Amino acid sequence: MKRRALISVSDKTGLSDFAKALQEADFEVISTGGTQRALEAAGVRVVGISEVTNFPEILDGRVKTLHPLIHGGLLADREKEAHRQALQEHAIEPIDLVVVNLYPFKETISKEGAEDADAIDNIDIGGPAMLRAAAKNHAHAAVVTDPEDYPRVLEEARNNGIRFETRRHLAAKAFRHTAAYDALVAEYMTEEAFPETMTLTYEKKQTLRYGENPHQGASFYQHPLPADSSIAAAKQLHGKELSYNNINDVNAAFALVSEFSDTKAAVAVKHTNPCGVGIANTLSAAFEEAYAADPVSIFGGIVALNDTVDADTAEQLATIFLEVIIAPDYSHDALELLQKKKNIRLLKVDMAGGGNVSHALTSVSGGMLVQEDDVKGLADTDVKVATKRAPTAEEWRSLEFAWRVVKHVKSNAIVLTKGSRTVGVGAGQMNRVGAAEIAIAQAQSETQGSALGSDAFFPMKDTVETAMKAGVTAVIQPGGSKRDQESIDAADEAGITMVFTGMRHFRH
Ligand code: 93A
Repeated sequence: MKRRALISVSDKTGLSDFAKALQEADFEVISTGGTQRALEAAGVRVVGISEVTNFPEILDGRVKTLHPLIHGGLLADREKEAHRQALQEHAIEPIDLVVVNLYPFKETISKEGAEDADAIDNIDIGGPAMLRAAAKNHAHAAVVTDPEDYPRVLEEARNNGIRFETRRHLAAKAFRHTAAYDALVAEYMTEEAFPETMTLTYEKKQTLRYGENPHQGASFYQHPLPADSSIAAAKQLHGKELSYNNINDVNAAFALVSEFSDTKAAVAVKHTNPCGVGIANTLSAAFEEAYAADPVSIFGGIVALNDTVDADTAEQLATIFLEVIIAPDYSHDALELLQKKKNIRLLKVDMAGGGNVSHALTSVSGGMLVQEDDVKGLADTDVKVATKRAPTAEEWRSLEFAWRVVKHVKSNAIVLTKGSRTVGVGAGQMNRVGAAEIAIAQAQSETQGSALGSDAFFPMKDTVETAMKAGVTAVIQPGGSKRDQESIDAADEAGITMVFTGMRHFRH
């Protein structure tokens, strides 16, 4: 008996060669309107869907394959006598191969100024129904959604028929395809930030050599429509493939450097924490500051810059070993110079969008935590001076700087700034005073006249006392502890100025 293939595709890549080859392998080809026209134009003999269903395509094509003469042929279990009888009784012929890819919903919604009516029209119903039917019945039918699978399917079809393992693999792929398709439709229509079910869809962007450690497998997945201003949309201009740790660090550096839209900024990151941050009127001066902040830790780090890298900055960058540089662009000379370094990776990313994610996800065993990204800053808070002494203009600048940085340091976090650079960073400590001690030890004599930022309030006065002894003159912290007054008194006694932001920036 002749085998039957139903082909109904929106993406017509590689279609005519595939269909011709199927015909040569003795398949009868059945198609819907547009596909039929394309195939006939390429010289393939096609049975129109309406000839099979005895029913016209109606409602602008919304109903074309949704018919028992099609779905009976897709779903019949040929091992079952009752199914075989039903096919016979209703003159239904089984379908052996389904080749379907869906209406371009993603492409439609990604077009600028996309109309809702257009998006709705591009929700495919008949296509997924066929894919799911054939995938369910993969014991008898093969289902192809991806032109990349055409060669393998063809080869097996020509030989002993499409193998069960292949059909099973293609069936799973079809279900993933329809699930991802529906997830994107659901996301498009969903307004709640935290709906009853999370229907996530991500596409593999890169199989990574390994995860955080060489014994861990890993891959990089991206949203089907990543924002232009995102790590997923970054372009690599030079260097080896990015590693898992590179991507994670680049993400942290990008988010922090994006905090500074009002000045040139350079950020050096190690293990997702900033080790040096510099701000200045020129990019090269900003990098000089970031470097001077901690010339030891920057070695082998990731550097993010928030403006086009010029030749001066490139020359400075080229003097140290860095894993990755990320910037909105590079001048011709800068690129030429940096590309001479074999081991450096250069990334270009649109920084206008600020590197934020719509949802921040953290996996926990058996589930995941989902929260809004921490996109708020000083502009969203009501900053109050808590001490007798108010900050000087210069102290305000240092405090604001410390506050922007400390938000990007793992908690408990303390950041010391002086002028236009960080001088000490204490990250990821289990007690706050410990984080302050680390930052102070790193800053050494630079603590004199420095400003201290703390991601969360001081439960006791010990941090202020430690800061005071080290020579810190200004402090910024959320406030809100039951024992705030003790810290305020200690600050007043030492002549330190302290401001409360009323907003916490935990990061774990
Ligand atoms: O409008 S539909 O949801 N109703 C259907 O019955 C149906 N059958 C196939 N969409 C339907 N399709 C889709 O049409 C396929 O998934 C494919 O993407 C497209 C191919 O249409 P044409 O051959 O006319 O270009």
